[in-house]
Amino acid sequence: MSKPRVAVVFGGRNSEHAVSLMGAGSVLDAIDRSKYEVIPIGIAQDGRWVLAASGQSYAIEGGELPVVETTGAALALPSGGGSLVAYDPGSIPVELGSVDVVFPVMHGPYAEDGTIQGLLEMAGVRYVGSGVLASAVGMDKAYMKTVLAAAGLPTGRYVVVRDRDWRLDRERVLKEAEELGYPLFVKPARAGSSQGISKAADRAELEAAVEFARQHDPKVLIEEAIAGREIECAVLESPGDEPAAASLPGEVKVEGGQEFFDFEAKYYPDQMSLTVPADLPEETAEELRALAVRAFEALDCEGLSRVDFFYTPGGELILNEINTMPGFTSLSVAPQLWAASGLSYPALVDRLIQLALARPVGLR
Ligand code: G1L
Repeated sequence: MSKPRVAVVFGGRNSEHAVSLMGAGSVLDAIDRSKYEVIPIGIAQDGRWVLAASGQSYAIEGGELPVVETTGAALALPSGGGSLVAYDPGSIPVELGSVDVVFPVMHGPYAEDGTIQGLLEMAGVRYVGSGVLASAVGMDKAYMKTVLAAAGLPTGRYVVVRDRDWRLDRERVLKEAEELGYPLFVKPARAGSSQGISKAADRAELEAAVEFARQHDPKVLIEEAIAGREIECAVLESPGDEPAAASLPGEVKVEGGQEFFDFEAKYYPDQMSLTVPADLPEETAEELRALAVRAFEALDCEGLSRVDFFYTPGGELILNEINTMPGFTSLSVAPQLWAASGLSYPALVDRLIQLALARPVGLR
């Protein structure tokens, strides 16, 4: 039998191109080449799709339907088991043949927001990780909280500020937010990582914080500050009919006394420490793992997600967020949590590919 062909699609048209490249590098290193044939495909910053095999770059252009227009190039997606066809910049066709599964390693708008997943659904191609709905809900912190709260999960209080509210009804927005009490955290609703986030201690800082967040997204979230330790748990879909499994919980601390993660701290692991298992009472750890699985199920997640909690001095667990495309280098939190739980990074990558291969195409 021939090996399943895995296309690792990485990069993308967004500000976190470099983050995706690091993740893709880790995945490409970890995939067992004796078991899978690997096809690395990059999406350049300008939106061009590039075949990055054997050190050569090719723009991928049209061929079979549906043809997806990108900036200056097009990708021919297999319709019902067709094939990817790539053309080099001199228009010499490079047949990629059919792809059994796509492993998306992408961040931010046009990527983990469900866009690439929708493209692959339309083409009838299996892919690793969450589907369109979970990816889109996970990307938008306002909808994420709506869904988590509707599932009865404990979340913090917040106010959503849409563009129109801010422009036309600012005073009401500020009053509503102030009812949560200072200090407040202000975040872009849909930016990846921790970009655009700041803390506000008074009205002037709040206005500035909203303006800052709006540089990343016209939709902004204002959240009450929750004092507590940051505990994270990775949830992995199980094979067959088994329920999803939670890793050991880990405690994340930022070195140097920063108050919250910024982009730098999150992507330079020497600035943060992860302790696995987190030092928690046994019942608390079990409760946290059960809540993490419930969050995964509330969004209809697939593959792997990371669920972030606050553990308050009063012993309460509050969900901060769920990330359907968590950092995924071998040193990132979710892979580290699974490694400490007995599943190595290469085994995790293999498991995710096997789960995707076993999935039906279409509604599930
Ligand atoms: F395996 C999943 F679930 F599909 C998956 C895919 C991609 C998990 C995490 C990621 N992460 C990313 O793509 C990244 C952009 C955060 C880079 Cl590592």
